[in-house]
Amino acid sequence: MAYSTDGANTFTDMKVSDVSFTPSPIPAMASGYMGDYLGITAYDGNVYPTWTDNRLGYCMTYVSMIQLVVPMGIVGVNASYMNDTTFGNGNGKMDFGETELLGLKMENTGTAEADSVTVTVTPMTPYITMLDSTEFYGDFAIGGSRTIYDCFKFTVADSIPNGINIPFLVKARDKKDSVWTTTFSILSHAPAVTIMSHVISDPAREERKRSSRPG
Ligand SMILES: [Ca+2]
Ligand SMILES: [Ca+2]
Repeated sequence: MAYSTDGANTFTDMKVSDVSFTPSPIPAMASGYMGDYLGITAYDGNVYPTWTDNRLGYCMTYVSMIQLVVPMGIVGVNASYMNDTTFGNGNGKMDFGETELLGLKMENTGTAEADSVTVTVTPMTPYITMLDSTEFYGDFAIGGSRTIYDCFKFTVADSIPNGINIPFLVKARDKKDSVWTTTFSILSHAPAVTIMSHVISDPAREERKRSSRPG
């Protein structure tokens, strides 16, 4: 089996079986025929190659389970910094109708460097509209972090409810197309709804008032 940890630029061979066999045709089949297929499937570092093997004198299907621990970077959000002073009222709260700037501290908690990382922010609510949702964060050493302030921008809807945690999805993608997804949230701030007065519409009553006027 051959595997790559650098986006298929180079491959390393490894044995998946400790028993050797000499391929030979299956009797009563077409001449030189020993099956058509090899197979492999992998998920989350668990790899299952499967092949035809005649080590017992006849063909059987064999599978080796292999755990491939590949060093990799894991870049996620460590902290968020909202700026409501530049465009908003500066009270430190995410107010209804306000335009906010956002900064993120991103950190590599993985076991390899992550290069050329681009970060994208997606709000998980219709109450937020992103005006600037991406930023290039560059390279991360193992354990390294980088904070960029005011590099994202969004507006808050007038209709946002008060006091709910608004979740944001943060996707960090490196040059090998590895994508790491993390989240953070910001508490919303809006005036509590109070009913100051109400008017009851009653056309019949209005009509009675008009008809009772002295003529
Ligand atoms: Ca504010
Ligand atoms: Ca940006």
